[in-house]
Amino acid sequence: MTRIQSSQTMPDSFDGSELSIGIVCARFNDHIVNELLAGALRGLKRCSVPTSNIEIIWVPGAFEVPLAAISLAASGNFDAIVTLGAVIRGDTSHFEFVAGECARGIQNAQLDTGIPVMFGVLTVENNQQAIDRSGLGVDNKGDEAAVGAVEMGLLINQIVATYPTLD
Ligand code: INI
Repeated sequence: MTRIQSSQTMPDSFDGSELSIGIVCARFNDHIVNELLAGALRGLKRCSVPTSNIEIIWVPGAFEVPLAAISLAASGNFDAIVTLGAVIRGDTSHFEFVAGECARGIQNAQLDTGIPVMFGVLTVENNQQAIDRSGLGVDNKGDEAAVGAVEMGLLINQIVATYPTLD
């Protein structure tokens, strides 16, 4: 019995034409985050997500991303959320706290709401590693997170429609 459509291998594309996607961007290191956002928008366009169905919001830094993500996810207006940011290691332990809390909060956001929240936040050692992951190719982590959001949004919608939760 297989009622849910999913794919063992990566399909050429997903049909996101009926989906609404929220994007939360951290402004800190915005020279990188702007490139992640451009990648995310390319990915959503390939998946046919209408521009009018995309809400983009900015927060100060990666630490603030989970609260904005959970607020959007809990609003009931979005099929999936993409989070974008760049946490780059500095001279102090600040990196560990910001990156760790951001990752934990993003996971909590999707588990608490049931809405997919994709982790497109880079946690890297230096600026070059961030540049390498935010370029024009599909290895842009914003692009990857956006396509993942469409895949997960479609999947969770199917699961919920096929196997409704009992009250
Ligand atoms: N925020 C980031 O998004 N990336 C970083 O690399 C970073 N560093 O290194 O400090 C960072 N800090 C700010 C943090 O996210 C909060 O905005 C700030 O602490 C206020 O709560």
